[in-house]
Amino acid sequence: MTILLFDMDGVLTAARQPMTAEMADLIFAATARHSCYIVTGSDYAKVREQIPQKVIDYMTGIFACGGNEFWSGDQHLSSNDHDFPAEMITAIDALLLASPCPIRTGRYIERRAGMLNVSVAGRNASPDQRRAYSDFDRATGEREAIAETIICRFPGYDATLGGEISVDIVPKGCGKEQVAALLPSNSGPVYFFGDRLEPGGNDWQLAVALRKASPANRNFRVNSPKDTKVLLEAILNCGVAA
Ligand code: M1P
Repeated sequence: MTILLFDMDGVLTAARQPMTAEMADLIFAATARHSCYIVTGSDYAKVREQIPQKVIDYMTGIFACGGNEFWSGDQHLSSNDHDFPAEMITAIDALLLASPCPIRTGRYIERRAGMLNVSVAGRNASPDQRRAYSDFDRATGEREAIAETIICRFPGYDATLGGEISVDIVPKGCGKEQVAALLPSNSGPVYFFGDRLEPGGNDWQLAVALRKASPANRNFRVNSPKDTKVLLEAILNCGVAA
């Protein structure tokens, strides 16, 4: 049986928005024929805000916090935490302070199981503030620069661009890529749907790990939940991905 593995923000839902009823029905139909999993940098509280309970209940599992937590239904089955060095927090504070970006909303460093999420605009940003920060980031490359600084100064760590406004930091090997080894290996191929499959994006290393694990695995880059819907309908209707 093919395993369907979905990133959440930008793939199953718009960033930080609830899943539409249409997508919920489609994913629900997929769970009847495939083992379905979510993998997200977000924590489980955000998964519960965005994904309807009936979809959560029928998913085989949910990897939250970049794969550092595993949930099935509402059961928390495993967690892999990490103490980040104080010097890193000091370095992040300095980067946040040095940014010329005027959009500041609070909650700039979020500690999650095994990872840090860092955002200059802050996790309280409204949809409009997110858009404004994304424009600023596209023009300045700020997040890429923050990620590069962290990687250079702390070689045991990875920093990747998460969704629209933040950078995810994990100890090397403890990002989404760890999920490739956590999925059942005696099942069929894994079809992974992600929106950050480019090098430096937080789906890239998982895509590489899945490719290494089996040539039958497939990575699908989508730009929006609309793309996911089109692909998934093709897979469900024909059994074959376009
Ligand atoms: O799931 C993708 C990302 O979603 C959020 O990103 P942003 O707030 O930048 O849009 C964060 O939860 C991030 O950790 C996560 O990787």
